[in-house]
Amino acid sequence: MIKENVLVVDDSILICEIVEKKLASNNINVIKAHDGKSALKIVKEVKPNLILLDLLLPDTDGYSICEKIKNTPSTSDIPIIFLTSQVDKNSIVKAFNVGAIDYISKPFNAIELNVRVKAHLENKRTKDALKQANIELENALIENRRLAYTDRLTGLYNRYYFLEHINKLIEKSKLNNLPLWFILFDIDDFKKINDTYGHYQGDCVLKNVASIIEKYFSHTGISCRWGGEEFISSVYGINEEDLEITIQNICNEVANYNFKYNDINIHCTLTVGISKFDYSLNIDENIIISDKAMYYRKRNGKNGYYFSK
Ligand code: GH3
Ligand code: MG
Ligand code: MG
Repeated sequence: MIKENVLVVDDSILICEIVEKKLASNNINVIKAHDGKSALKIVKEVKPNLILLDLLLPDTDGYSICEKIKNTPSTSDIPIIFLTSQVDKNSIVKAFNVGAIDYISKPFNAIELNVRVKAHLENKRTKDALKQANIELENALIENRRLAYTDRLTGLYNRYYFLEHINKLIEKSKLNNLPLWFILFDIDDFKKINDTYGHYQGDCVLKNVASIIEKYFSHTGISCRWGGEEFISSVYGINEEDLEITIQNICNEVANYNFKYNDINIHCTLTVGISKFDYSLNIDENIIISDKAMYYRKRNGKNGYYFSK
């Protein structure tokens, strides 16, 4: 069993030793400090599970030590019990106001000391476990959200992410009066690639095409796998001439990419449909326009792009 550290801070060496004698056990390790400065050093380094703190210290008082510990995020959850001979109401109220969880009056009773320390240690254990469970739950939620929005094969976002985040891009482009483009990519004759080389090689082609598209547009918009062998990018703030050059570069890079399979080079090309976002239409209607542009280009020769006018 891992021992829990209890720090006792008291200028009296004798009191520290008595506390140690009464508390130390299989489960508790007592650490001693006799002034505020060394107490704070130990708190920072060891992060004890609980602190027994004297009110009167040679270099400072217990209140300010307590406040410092409570105001430091990494130590704020350490329970502090005041061990004090000052049991007047004002002193006790002040102790609770600066963050103490309890107080034990001196001279103390060993049984009471044990009972209180163990109760607060258990409390802290429960709180720590709850905190840890919350962190794990939050991480699991983040991971779930990531998975829900990610295409497993290519690692790109999926269409759900696209549809949920596209409005932000639309607002941004509207606000800054800068064009927003929808670009639909479709791999040409992809069925033939699957049929000729197999599904696994088809998957490799999809992954590589996805990373090429993502590389060009990761800073200017959202790219996602729309489904099957189709990808969509929504790009913001780029003018038509520069967009045309970028799309030509993507098409060239895909066409020249060395998709190798058993020393055979697999060839693959893209047909791309582009439309400028029309604010008078909804998102689906805008996607239909880029889809139509893509199919128009397919009918008039694959491996190229068409701007819907
Ligand atoms: P076109 O040039 O007209 O677009 O022809 P195409 O063959 O690319 O289009 P078609 O729609 O006929 O075929 C698309 C193929 O994509 C069929 C489907 O089996 C394949 N496909 C869809 N998703 C995946 C996937 O995740 N992995 C693999 N390997 N193939 C996929
Ligand atoms: Mg298709
Ligand atoms: Mg296709």
